[in-house]
Amino acid sequence: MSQPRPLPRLLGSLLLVTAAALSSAAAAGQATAASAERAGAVRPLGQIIPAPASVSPAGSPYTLTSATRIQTDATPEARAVGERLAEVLRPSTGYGLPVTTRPAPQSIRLRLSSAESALGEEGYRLKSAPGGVTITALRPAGLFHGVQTLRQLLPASVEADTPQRGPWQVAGGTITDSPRYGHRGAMLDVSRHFLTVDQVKRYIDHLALYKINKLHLHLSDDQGWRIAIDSWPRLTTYGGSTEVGGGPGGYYTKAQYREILRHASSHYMEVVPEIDMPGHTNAALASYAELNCDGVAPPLYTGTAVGFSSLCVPKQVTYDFVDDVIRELAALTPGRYIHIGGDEAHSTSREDYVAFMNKVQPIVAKYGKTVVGWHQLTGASPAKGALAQYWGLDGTGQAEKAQVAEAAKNGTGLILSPADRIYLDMKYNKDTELGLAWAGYVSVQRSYDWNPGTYLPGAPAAAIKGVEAPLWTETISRNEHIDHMAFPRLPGVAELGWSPAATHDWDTYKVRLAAQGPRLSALGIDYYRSPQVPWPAQ
Ligand code: TNX
Repeated sequence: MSQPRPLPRLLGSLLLVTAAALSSAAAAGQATAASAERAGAVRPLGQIIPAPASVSPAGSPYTLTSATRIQTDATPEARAVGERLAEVLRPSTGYGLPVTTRPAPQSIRLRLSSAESALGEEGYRLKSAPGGVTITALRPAGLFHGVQTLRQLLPASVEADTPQRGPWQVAGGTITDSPRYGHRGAMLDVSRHFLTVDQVKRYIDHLALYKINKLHLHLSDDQGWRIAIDSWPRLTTYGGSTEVGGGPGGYYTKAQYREILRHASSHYMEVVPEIDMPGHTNAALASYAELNCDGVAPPLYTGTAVGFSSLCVPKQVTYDFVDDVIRELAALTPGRYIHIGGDEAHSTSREDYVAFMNKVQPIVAKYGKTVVGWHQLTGASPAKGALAQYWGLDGTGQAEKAQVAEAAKNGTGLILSPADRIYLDMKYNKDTELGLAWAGYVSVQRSYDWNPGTYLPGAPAAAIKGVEAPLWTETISRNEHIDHMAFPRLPGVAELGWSPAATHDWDTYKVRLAAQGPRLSALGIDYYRSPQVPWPAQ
């Protein structure tokens, strides 16, 4: 789909060999995962994804009972996290689990403590003993992440929405945990196929379980414009009226978009909205003839080609348009970042591309936001504080990699989304029905087994802000599609973003991943049963 069409066949056959070699190992590992999930067995402390920074098992387990209360600090944030935990636990346990600020024996406690600065913005400590489970954090985000850990320490059936048999035990000991990177992202392309507010909220729910904290929404592309902009209404009423394959498309009103933002924020997730420019703009060009250099609006587009559209760089109206769009989007956006795209601008000359990106970045700054761009932005002059999102490949594009590394040396932060590692729209192997293969096949092991810290030669370690897994939707429209492509690769990306490099090990990871199978099933996630993973029999 992008310019170079690299090695899918060679890579594919290599991976198939690897997969075959692994399936016998998989059979051997089956017992381990199955025993971890056996009814009544207490999951070992730390057998979660992402792997915690530090785990010290000790003593006897805690048992959640009908008498359990959730005791929180009086702050509204701690209370809200407590309510969220109760909402997860009540349907499956059948217990009342009142949320209270009063001391309660043998309870689950959520505490904020200003003395815990070592835990940082997102870290937490979880202590489990027969007398209770206590999660302590400096900030509410840490409590939220600690609660995700607690969920995963409980049996998988705790995720079910109907009453299940216990016992509900949590192994004894202490987990002290904080993330390797501040940016642990997932991108959803809601342009190629429109995804409803409920679909986005469902994805947020699943991302949060793995401590993903950024949701990048790709809100515009050739096939559809998905966010209401009051000053240019035809962007959505016309430009949002179709999608790949010619379906009805759709768009978010500002109220609907705010609903997504609220849901994300209650899951401690920042939404990074993207308006892709100057290429990937056919929906806008079709909606307003004046945005075209020749003044003629092209037809709407429902195919899957890329690189054929461009905003008209020399025209002033282009910047009036961009100013209006960024102003309205910035006003909607509580987060720090606005993503301005900048990829695959094959119909924009190099000079025009540089001129355009250098003119648009100050508009983002004018409205108080910081720029994110696809890594081609490093071919222009990235603004101060800008982040570049690398989506190239392992084996190709060395010159481009060097350009990105150079920008990183000069202060541009990097988000790593290597397409042949963590593009969730890439097929797992030749038999995967959904998805694309332009970056090769991406098996579960391949998506997990690399190190963001050393990935980009020459880039200073401090420039790496984190990882992000994009899900492009040329072939994806339904929840089952999202589930099949994102799971089980997404937990691996989450682990790359959160866990210390020292915990990285495919052989132990795949056993922890296997143990997630029943949990994903209980959540109604229709994941791909990769033969590389020793799933327990269900
Ligand atoms: C490349 S990655 C694109 C998208 C496609 C994707 C499909 C990037 C910045 N651009 O336009 O949807 O490949 O895998």
